[in-house]
Amino acid sequence: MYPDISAPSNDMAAFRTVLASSRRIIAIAGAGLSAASGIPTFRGAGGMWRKHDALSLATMAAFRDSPSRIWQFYHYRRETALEAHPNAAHHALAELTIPTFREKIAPGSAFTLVTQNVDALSPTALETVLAHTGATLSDEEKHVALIEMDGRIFDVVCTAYECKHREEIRDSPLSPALAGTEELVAAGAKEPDIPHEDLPRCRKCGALARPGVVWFGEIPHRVDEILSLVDSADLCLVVGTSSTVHPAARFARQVREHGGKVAVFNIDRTKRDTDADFLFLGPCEMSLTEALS
Ligand code: BV8
Ligand code: ZN
Repeated sequence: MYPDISAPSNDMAAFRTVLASSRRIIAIAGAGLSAASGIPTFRGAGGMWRKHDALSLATMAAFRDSPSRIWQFYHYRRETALEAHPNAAHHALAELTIPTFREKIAPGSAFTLVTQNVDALSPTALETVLAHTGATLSDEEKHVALIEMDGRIFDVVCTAYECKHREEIRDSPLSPALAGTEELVAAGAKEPDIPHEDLPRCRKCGALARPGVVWFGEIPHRVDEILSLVDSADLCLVVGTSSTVHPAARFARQVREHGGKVAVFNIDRTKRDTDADFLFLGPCEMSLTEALS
């Protein structure tokens, strides 16, 4: 029969030709980007949300209801992220951020990585690649190059309305009462009810602190900048995301709707593959590295 012309292509040479002629490239990354670094995904096999219902944990209502439970969930994830290191896919995206490198594969192009991940592995990968290549980026160039739209798990934010102090704290544990509870969360055991005064506090005013991530029902960081990048992109790389959480779930379709190209890098099919011009099935730490080298 005739090939399904609407089916996404897996022709790497054809992708590289599109990449070489692209001028405004964005990448939208999800948990699959960090899977090879040992960070559990949300929905994949053994994914985090399978054991815990996302909508019951990653919301302000859940935090108000039980800051002890929510802090133990984030403490468990902080501990996992502290042990993790960027993988080849993080480094491939970090290299694309460096103009001298990008000129070789997409001359004259601009690039921004928008990540939904809160594990801070992409900024770490960028610093590693800059150190290894001797390249330099100003703080402004780094700010444009990488948008962590759902925040950072190492950021600690004050809940006091008049304070809202935000600080990156990688201490393990953030407060003594959280020590050892990560084993309970990992085992899905009933967690202890830690008194509020023993939970992480704001170092400026002493009020109860919260994890510096974007919860369901909250507005992602720099969302206007992201929407404008999506509106002007001529190539969108969709890396390791189930494309189930909005607004990120719609970005690829928005790029395609104004004539941009979409390339998906995922280990599984997702329902959004129909929005793709290219689909590279497999671990992104292999496929993306090949595609961007
Ligand atoms: C917003 C931070 C308005 C916290 C996260 C009904 C009720 C309430 C809300 C809504 C509703 N309907 C819609 C909404 C909006 C809601 C939403 O989308 N809900 C869903 C559940 C329907 N969204 C929001 O509330 C957002 N805010 O909409 O504000 C607005 C919007 C625009 C402009 C102005 C105002 C805020 C959502 C942010 C929530 N916070 N994280 C925390 O981490 O604890 S969400 C969390 O899940 C991630 O951050 C990420 O964003 C999201 C998606 O997860 P993925 O990254 O895709 O991970 P997943 O496991 O699902 O998939 C992994 C993929 O990788 C898989 O496809 C797998 O095959 C693949 N993979 C695995 N290994 C590999 C691989 N691929 C390649 N290589 C591998 N090795
Ligand atoms: Zn404070």
